[in-house]
Amino acid sequence: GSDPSPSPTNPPQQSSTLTTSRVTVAPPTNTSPAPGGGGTTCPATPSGQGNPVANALNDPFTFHGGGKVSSKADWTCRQAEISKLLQQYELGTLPPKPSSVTASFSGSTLSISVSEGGKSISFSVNINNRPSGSGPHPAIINFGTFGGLPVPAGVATINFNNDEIAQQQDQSSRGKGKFYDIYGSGHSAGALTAWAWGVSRIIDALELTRAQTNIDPARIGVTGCSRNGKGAMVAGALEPRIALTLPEESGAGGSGCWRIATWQKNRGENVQESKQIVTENVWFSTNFNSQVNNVNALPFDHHMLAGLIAPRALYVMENTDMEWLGKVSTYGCMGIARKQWEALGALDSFGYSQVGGNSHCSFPSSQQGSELNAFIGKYLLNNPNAGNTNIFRSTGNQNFDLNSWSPWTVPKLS
Ligand code: MCU
Repeated sequence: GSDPSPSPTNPPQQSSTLTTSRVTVAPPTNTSPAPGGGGTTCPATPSGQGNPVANALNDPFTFHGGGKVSSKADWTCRQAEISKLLQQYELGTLPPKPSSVTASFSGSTLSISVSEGGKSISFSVNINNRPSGSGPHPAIINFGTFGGLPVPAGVATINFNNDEIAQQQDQSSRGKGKFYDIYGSGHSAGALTAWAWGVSRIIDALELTRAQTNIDPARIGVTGCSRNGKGAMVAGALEPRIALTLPEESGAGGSGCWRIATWQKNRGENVQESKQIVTENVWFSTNFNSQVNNVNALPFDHHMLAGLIAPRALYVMENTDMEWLGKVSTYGCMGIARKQWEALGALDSFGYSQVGGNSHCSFPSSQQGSELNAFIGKYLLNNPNAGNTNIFRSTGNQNFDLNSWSPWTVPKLS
């Protein structure tokens, strides 16, 4: 383990033109059934990006067509809409479950084969530290090689080689990896979306091999650090079977908001912003390239990526030490994301903890006992007394106005 420190680059300042005109969206013409059924009808999502939002984050509780989110059923509809918009403008399309997924378990190796449209791939993951005892037991899927959390006894770890599913060397990685072997190198999904697809296939495989693995597919956590923390966040957002999402120092493109980063950048702070991130790697869809010079036009920001997880459990770990990694932009973004758990009466399943004095992706012990273990205890080990999980804290001196950046009402949803 060498310290995989980020490479803070400082590209020349570009001036960006902010759109101030009002963009009209077509009125909803039809509606669609709510995900999960129950007879609820969701409002149709008008085409177009809607009105730009500047110096504030978008209102998660107003539908794209203007209607208000006023119940939990509405929230489910709004989440489906937000997911669709995120895929359209930033992440690329998440394909539906493939027509064939098969799996086998031998030793500690879970082997997964996937076929769709005449193409097939296979990959495998190791399930380590499987607890003995009757079970079934929970597990945490860990992306790649950066960082890593101290996982308590009673929880298995599953090592996911995400780079095999979608490469992330640099720009030349576009369309490379097993996801693209199935869906084609021109598929719109960026690497983050492709990895989420891979996580979903691991969970499919766990559902198929439950009797052999003794792992409970309903108690799965997901984690990763830095670029892989972005991956953990997107997997938690796009895969509702994940019970606990644990992104570590995900920064820009994970728990940071695009608008906050650009606002900081315009004040001369060296934070990673959208214009730069699309030149570094292939984490996002090429659809995002045409958005990065005008982030105020996005019909979402990353507080709403996080909101796709609500009310499931999310514990975000960040660092205060490097502006590049989103010291302010993750604090502001997650401080506002938290309001979605508040609306759902679920503040116990939201944590944001920002601690300095540790190098990038080295887990500080002050987050372990009373925070990480409380989340894992409550949401994976079924221990309701595992400790307080309503957490929002930073050891940094933050000077960010959460209220002026969220000038909308938080409803009480039931
Ligand atoms: C925080 O994640 C990234 C960051 O977005 C990149 O700019 C930097 O190059 O690498 C970080 C990382 O993944 O470090 C391991």
